[in-house]
Amino acid sequence: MADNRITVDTSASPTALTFSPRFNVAAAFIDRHLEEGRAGKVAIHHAGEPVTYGMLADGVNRCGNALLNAGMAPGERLLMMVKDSPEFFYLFWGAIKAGIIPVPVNTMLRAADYAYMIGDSACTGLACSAEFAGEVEAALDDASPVPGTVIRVEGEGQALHDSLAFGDLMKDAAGLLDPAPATADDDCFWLYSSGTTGKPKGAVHKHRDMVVASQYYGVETLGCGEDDVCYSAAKLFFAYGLGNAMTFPLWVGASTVLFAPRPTPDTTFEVMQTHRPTLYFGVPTLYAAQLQAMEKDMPDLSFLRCCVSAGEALPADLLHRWKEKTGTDILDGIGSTEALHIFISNRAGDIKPGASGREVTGYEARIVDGGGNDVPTGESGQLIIRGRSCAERYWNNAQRTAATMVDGWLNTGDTYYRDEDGYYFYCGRNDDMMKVGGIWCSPFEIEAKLVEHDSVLEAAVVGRADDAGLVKPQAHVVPAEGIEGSDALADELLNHCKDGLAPYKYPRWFVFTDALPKTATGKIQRFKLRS
Ligand code: 3UK
Repeated sequence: MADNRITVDTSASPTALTFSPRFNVAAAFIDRHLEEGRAGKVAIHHAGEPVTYGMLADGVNRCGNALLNAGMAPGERLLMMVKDSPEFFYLFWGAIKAGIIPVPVNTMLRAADYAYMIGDSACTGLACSAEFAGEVEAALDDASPVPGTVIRVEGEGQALHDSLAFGDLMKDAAGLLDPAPATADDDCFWLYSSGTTGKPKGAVHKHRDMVVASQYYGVETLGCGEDDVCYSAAKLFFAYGLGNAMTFPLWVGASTVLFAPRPTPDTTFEVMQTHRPTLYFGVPTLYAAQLQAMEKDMPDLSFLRCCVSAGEALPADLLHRWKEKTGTDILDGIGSTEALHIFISNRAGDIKPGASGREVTGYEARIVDGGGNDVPTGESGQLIIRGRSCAERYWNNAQRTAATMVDGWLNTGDTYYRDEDGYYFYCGRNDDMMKVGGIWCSPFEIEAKLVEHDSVLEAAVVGRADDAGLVKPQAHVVPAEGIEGSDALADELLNHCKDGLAPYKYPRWFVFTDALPKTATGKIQRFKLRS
């Protein structure tokens, strides 16, 4: 087989993906579209001029050359604090094509986090959008070793000292670049896994991983095709957004919509009116806020074919209300940074509300007890998964690698059960589970009950010790707009819980609050509420 090729045999189950012995994934996602006649097709819609596949390939080549010209060498890391923009694509794929390892990181972090990542990755290159220069500048002052190549991507914000301007580097670079020699199993890019506790860990992904996730989930589970227009409220630095807004559309030759500012109901609806996406990717908190906004003003969403939710479990009630309002389903699926994307999912025509769905073809899942034995159907245990897009190690962290990646299986850190029909149900993070009266109690189940109530926008449930030192559920509740927390509301919510929850699951205390503590990627930090 010629270099940088892949054959996709859909007659096998799961689909057989065969990579040529030399395989650099940039050729499959970028250059292939020129050979297939898509040079004039729009790849990226954004605030500026649309970017065609031809412009994308040129930008990727120039950027790969620019990184090499600036002194970076294959195998070195390029840390990216870059907003959702065409430049993100040029840097990410230009690096990969040049054999450099891009490491996109969360752009909402602070200087101390960046200083840690600069040190941990020992990156020799760093690229930063002007918007984030303040925190990055402070990180560079504290970091060691300091990367030799610092690139500023121009925009609104402060300039980074001693940095090279992205625009100048691109202008001076050549428009042709041969893919650096690689194999499907070679390191390709990293993603830092945020985690609610401890230092972030760099999950090392291989050249084949984006192909596997795009084919097995993007194409075969979601049905993503060339005519789709993808819009992800989750940003590109998040594995969820990276797949939704970049790898899936690029895999099938579709178009993506990028929008850098923070997603709110107003901004997401506006973007959708302008670009009319067929696939929309959100997270439960945003769906809840969007539903609330629809009460006042219902936007036209008739162009949507399907919506996706991930990041945290989607309560059944949100799914029903969204379907009622928009006529469109939301497919909930669980993914992770380590797995790269979604590995258990609902599908069009096969949705179980409240469940994460069934295995994505190409992935295996087991639910095991503390000793690693499979638990019976209906009983909860730890969810472990296996699939060809999963990272096999964390960078420079043998201990966490050994604890998480065992015998080819990835421990998700989640507690799940599987019903007799093979659907998987989320019960909570292993560390968020409560034992109430000796029985495992899932905070999520109680939260899902609470958010059904019209007066509740969001809820988080944690264990709190009562006078006898026994753990009972405590509910932290964000009331819906225009509603005040009160004893009367607490009574009303308790009565609501009595309809459907087992008595040991009733919240014993209600705390009303304006907002819940969350990680930068929007996951509730229940441990903060426990302390
Ligand atoms: C939780 C879910 C219940 C779960 C992600 C889609 O979220 C993603 O990656 P992260 O590494 O977090 C992984 C953890 O998040 N989770 C994610 N989705 C669901 N819990 N229902 C869900 N649908 O605890 C998991 O272990 O930030 C999501 C695609 C790629 C991703 N990286």
